[in-house]
Amino acid sequence: MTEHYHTWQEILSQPQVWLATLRGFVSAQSTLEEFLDQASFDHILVAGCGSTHYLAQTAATTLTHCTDISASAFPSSELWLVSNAVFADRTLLLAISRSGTTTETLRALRRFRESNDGPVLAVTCYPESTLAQQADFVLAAPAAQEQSVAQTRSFTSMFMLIQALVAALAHDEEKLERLHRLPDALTSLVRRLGDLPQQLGENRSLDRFFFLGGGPFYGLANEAMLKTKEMSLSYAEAYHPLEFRHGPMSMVNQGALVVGLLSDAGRAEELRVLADMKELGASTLALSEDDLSLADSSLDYLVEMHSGLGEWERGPLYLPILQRLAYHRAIAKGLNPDQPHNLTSVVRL
Ligand code: F1P
Repeated sequence: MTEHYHTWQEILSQPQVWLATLRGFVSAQSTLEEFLDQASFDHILVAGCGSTHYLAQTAATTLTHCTDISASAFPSSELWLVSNAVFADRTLLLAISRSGTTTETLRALRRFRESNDGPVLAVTCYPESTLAQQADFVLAAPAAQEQSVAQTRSFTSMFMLIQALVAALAHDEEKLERLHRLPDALTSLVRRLGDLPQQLGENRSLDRFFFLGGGPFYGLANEAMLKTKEMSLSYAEAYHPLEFRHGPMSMVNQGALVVGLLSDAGRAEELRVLADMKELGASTLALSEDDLSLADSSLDYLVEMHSGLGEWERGPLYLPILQRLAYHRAIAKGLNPDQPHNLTSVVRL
């Protein structure tokens, strides 16, 4: 019975939690806009750990592409410990943490405060947490709080907040309205998905998983890799799509599933990588927006989002499929996905 695991319920609940999170954002939007207007910055440093570091990678790429502000992502530990971590002037620190209590992120914030007078914006699921108390502004997704160690709805809901922040920084009200399509798009996607994630998760002839994503999908490919490791103790790696040919594809064989988180701009070349990996014996799965005829490609599996959103907005839809795959693999291996081996939900040093 998979239903009794917290992780399963948390994965299933994402459409309604996304809606609650967007509603929460809208109620905070005017005070956020006031905060952004009075804060003077022209660069954003994005920090997080593990899952939230990978979200920081996606956030930085998206902020840089969709706004007139440059952004860069670091693991919180780098901002805390690396001596030449440069906190340039006129920088905003965007600190992402589900718990708001991870030591490295709190230390990175402290270092930022010691060497910079820039503002701190926190994205967290716990609006009363230490991080929230120490930030100048908080975007919170309390409805996305989880019992499980592995982040699923917390990650995608904080991602929704990041997307909404991008819309606010770009003064793009239409973008914010488009983000409201995502909850329903996920509900219809799940209906179309059927049991594909379960089929793949339970396929024990697969013993290695490679997630390929570029631009905003690179951080998501890393997150999919981490979910697969955390929940199912499986061999998993993540790369930029064309990087995979430069050595890591040496690990491809008949036991490999290569998953392409397809972009719009790079899709033709990304599909070529998947076709090459199929030649090497891998099974291939593509996540794409739509209009990708299976007949034109050698893909083994294809999941189309049909969201009507571009590559810089549909990212949250790519994760639930891969969360489900990891979950079903954990169950097939007799593991408890709520309690990953060796892990706790917060790393406190
Ligand atoms: C981050 C973290 C991750 C880990 C797992 C649990 O905590 O510990 O390092 O991958 O997802 O969460 P947080 O700072 O986001 O609370």
